[in-house]
Amino acid sequence: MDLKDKKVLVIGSGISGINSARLLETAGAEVSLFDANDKVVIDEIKRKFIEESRVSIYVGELPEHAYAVDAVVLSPGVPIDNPVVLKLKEAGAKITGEIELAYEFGHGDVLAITGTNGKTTTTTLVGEICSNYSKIHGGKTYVVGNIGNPYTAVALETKEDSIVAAEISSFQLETTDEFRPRVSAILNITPDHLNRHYTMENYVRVKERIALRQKDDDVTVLNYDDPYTRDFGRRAPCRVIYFTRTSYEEAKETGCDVLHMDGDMILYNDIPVIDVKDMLLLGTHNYENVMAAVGITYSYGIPMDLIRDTIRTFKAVEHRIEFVRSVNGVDYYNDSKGTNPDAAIKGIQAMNRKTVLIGGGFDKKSSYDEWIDSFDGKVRYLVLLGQTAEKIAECARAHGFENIIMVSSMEEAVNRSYELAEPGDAVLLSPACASWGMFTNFEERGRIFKELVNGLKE
Ligand code: UMA
Repeated sequence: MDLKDKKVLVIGSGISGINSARLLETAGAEVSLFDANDKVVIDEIKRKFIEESRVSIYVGELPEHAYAVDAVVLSPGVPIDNPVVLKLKEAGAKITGEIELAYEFGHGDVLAITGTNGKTTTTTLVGEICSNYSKIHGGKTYVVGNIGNPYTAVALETKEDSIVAAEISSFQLETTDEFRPRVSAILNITPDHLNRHYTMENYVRVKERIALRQKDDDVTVLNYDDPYTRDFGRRAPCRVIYFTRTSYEEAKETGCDVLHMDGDMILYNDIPVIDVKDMLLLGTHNYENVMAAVGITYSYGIPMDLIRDTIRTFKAVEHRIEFVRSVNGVDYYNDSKGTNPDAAIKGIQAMNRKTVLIGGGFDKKSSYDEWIDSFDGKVRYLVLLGQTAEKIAECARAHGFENIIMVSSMEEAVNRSYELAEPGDAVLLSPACASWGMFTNFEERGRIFKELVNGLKE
């Protein structure tokens, strides 16, 4: 993409926007940056650029003259139907996104992972396997994307022998176009972000965009146990590898390679990969993540021995059913990454005892029925905070669950849980909701929870 002297507007001054603007400036574009939040301080944004930077910055409202641009790069948090974006499009600007921009300027092979849940664990594991491979074979592995490290931050550093392990969200896929991973994966698709994508059908179509540009010799790794991704396997434009926990015989009939489980053993077709008892990762959802990571890296050409050795020592990711501390016989777990009901179901399922559960947050228009049903008599109290607290409480009562405590801050949530939990219980933060509104992101929510737990008295 020749951007020399082209006028490009970046929308969003978060980590994606800043890194996109930096990349664009390095590429010779005339860059402007807009953030719709009028509380954002221009001088603070300026400090994120080098002194010689000529990026023009606008906050609050975009002035009329700034609409005259050749292209617009959206941060993931900016919807494509945002009125400013629609007006820019009407004015003739090409609309693209941060991932597409990075891909255009990047080198090496991209292994891209999406899915409603499990993306971060799978991407981290794929990244570790690839890093270990790069150490032996040369080159470097980069772990980027929705995981919190924008692809644009490293794209110009990547070389032909680089491997890019990328966690890609549905937000990011809305604006991809030529993005063509060597290997892609869709781990599962369950309702999430319906406030942004409106319908499940739109959400599924957006997820499928990860494989849209792949060709015959590329690979997509799909979950056979998920009806949406199983169905996509019949239409995918490249070679399909399935993974399944429950339907090996049926999956085999598709003629695709199949990762599956026989008792505790994970196998790739007939090749034994690893006994799950030899892994540090817990929970059946993690066996799926491991199968996906094996499918991605083995099909990419990494030897099975190296894959196996990496999996054996791989630990859970921060904020994903992460053990924090034991206080007075009560174990505290941080599952702040449980940002939707489906992820939070995995969180409560992983608890094998009575649990004080902290939930609630930003309203993504999710339905909480299945989450409440999954409590399975284990939840001693449900402690609720945030915008969705009342909606969840109503839903819980409709399901006959009455032990509800309403709180107004994370501090109150932790203190009340401390009082309510009995020795032998778990306290689990697994909110089933995004953190927005009370926290900047789920990481901040998880960190604050951990700080409060670490401050509790024995
Ligand atoms: N903004 C506008 N106009 C809008 C919307 C937002 O100007 O219409 C501005 C906001 O005022 C704010 C800025 O955009 O200043 C924020 O941009 P952003 O929301 O894209 O946030 P970034 O800091 O750039 O982080 C983004 C991802 N955020 C979102 O998708 C919401 C991060 O994913 C990602 O780690 C990062 O890029 C690097 O790639 C976070 C996330 O919550 C973790 N993702 C969702 C999820 O995992 O469920 C999809």
